[in-house]
This record gives sequence, structure tokens and C-alpha cells, in this order.
Amino acid sequence: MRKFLLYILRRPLLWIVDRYSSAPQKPIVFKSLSDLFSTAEDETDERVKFLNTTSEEAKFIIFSDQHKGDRSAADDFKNAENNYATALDYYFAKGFTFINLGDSEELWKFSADKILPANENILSKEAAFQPARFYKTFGNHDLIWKNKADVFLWLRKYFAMPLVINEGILIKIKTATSELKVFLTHGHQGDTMSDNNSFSTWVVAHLWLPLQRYLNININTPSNDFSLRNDHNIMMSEWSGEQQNLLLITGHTHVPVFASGRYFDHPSNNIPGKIQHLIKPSYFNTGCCCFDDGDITGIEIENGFIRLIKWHDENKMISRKILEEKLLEDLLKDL
Ligand SMILES: [Mn+2]
Repeated sequence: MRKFLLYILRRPLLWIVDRYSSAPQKPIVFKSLSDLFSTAEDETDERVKFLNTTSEEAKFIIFSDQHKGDRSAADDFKNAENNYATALDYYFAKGFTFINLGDSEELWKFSADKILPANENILSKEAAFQPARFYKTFGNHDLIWKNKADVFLWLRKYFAMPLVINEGILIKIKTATSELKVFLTHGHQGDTMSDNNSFSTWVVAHLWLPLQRYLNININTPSNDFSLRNDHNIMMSEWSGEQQNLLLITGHTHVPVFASGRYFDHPSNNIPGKIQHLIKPSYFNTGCCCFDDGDITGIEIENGFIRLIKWHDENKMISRKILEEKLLEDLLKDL
């Protein structure tokens, strides 16, 4: 049956995949990011959360792309769980505000009723930052985080309600001499399969993904194809470079980036080099919390610094390592 279906559906499916799925396109990525950013200055618009702080007071930990699963072999998060739990405890105790940039649950592969009960401990560590120190933007795999009814239905057991989920966050940080804008979003903006209205999200979740699973077809998306991830990171760094006094922080590609292009050469990334088109040091990517070896990466803003950090496990000793850091004040000079 499967072979027969595959035979019948192959050509139209491959056409759809070609047409819609893979390569991020620069005009679409730029327009989508600009549209979102244009709503950011409107403090009443819930699409983008607006925060005001100073470089002394700003204290944020930004993680994304946990892709929590059902603990089966296909679960990408389970190896990273201990590192992530240890990191959350550390940041909670130190008074950080936690920003979860999305794709926290892997709802393309597993259903919510399998994922949530399998991750209650981690969900409670995330929820501990509520209400004052917790923000979340939705990613393209976060199907239950995208609308208020689903958030209430699925997540009220784990998180205090009401829980407002944004598409972006804008933090204005006053420094001694100037003001820096830090704009955060998951980073799927402009991805044709993901960045769409609720009808196409429904089509993807209820028709396309089950069909794809049934027929065993793999499509390339920025999170699983290196050259697409690279392209997408370059586009986002170029967009951020066109803005004034702005840092853009995203996740989505699973490739950590610090100051537009100095990749952290994680073995899981198989990255040959750095972004070639170096522009302003305005783009950052958190990497992810589901590397094969259990490592997690994230971005800290604290004490006037922005840092790319890694948590990893060496002989059962879990520790935090600073991979890159720079004073916000110094970054501003180059923006
Ligand atoms: Mn994503």
C-alpha cells in the first residue's frame, strides 16, 4: 500500500517540497523580519513584547530549540536533559530572566499528549521563572504554543495562566553612552513551510506531516541541512546589519553564532568555516539545546556583557563554559 501510494504521489509531492519547503529566500526573510520588527515599537501590540532596562540591570539567559520529545530513540532532547536542567537551576538561583525562543517541544514528530507527561520535571523548572522572569516566543515546531486556546488547553497543568506568548521580544538597553535595541525571535520568519497563517499551519500539522511520516519522505529544512542553515544565518545577519543600534538574536538554525559570523565549531554541526559576508557584529544565534552529545548552547546578557555559553558534561561533571563574550558598550561602537 505504501509503495503504491508513494508511486502515485511522488511527483506531486516532490513538486510541493520543491516549491515550498527548503531554501530560505532573502526577500521573504527580510520582509518577514521587517514586518515583525515594525510592530515592535507599538507597546500595546502583543505580537512583540517590549522591555526596558539598563546594561547594569539586564540579566537574561536565552535558550531555544530544546525539541523535547517522548523519550523514544527519535527524541533529540533526552541526551541534553541533564545539562539543561542543571543550567536552568543555575540561572534560576542567580536571578536571571529566562527567555525561551521557541521549538521547545517537538510537535512535528510527536503529539503533545506524549511529550508533556514525559517532560514534567523540565517543564516545572521552566515554569519556576514565572511570572516575572519568564518570556517565550513560539517557534515553527511549537504547534501548541501558537494560539491562546491551545496554550490554555495543553499547558495550564504546567504553567501559570494566563500565559502570553509572543512572536518577538524587543529589549531596549540603556548603556552609559547610548541605547541598544535587542530584538529576539525564533528565526523561522520567511520560511515558507512554517511562517504562515493558521490555515497553512493546520495543513502542515494535520495533513503534510502525517503523510510525510507515513511515506517516509525526508525534506530539507534549515534545522537539518547544513547549507540551508548557513544561508539562513547569513540572511538574518544581513538583515540585522541594515538596522541601527540593533542586535538580532534568533534560534531555529541550531547553529550558534556570535557577533555575526564567528561560529562555534561544535562537532555536531560539521561546520567547515565561518560566515563569509562579515558585516556588522549584529547577529547572534543561541544554537540549540539538543546537540547529539547532549551539549547545550545559549546566550547570556549579564553585567554589561553578551556571552555565548555552552553547558556540557565531562565525566558526570556538568559545567558552564564561556565560548565568546563582549561588552555591549564595545559592540555598540561597531553597530
Ligand atoms: Mn525552528
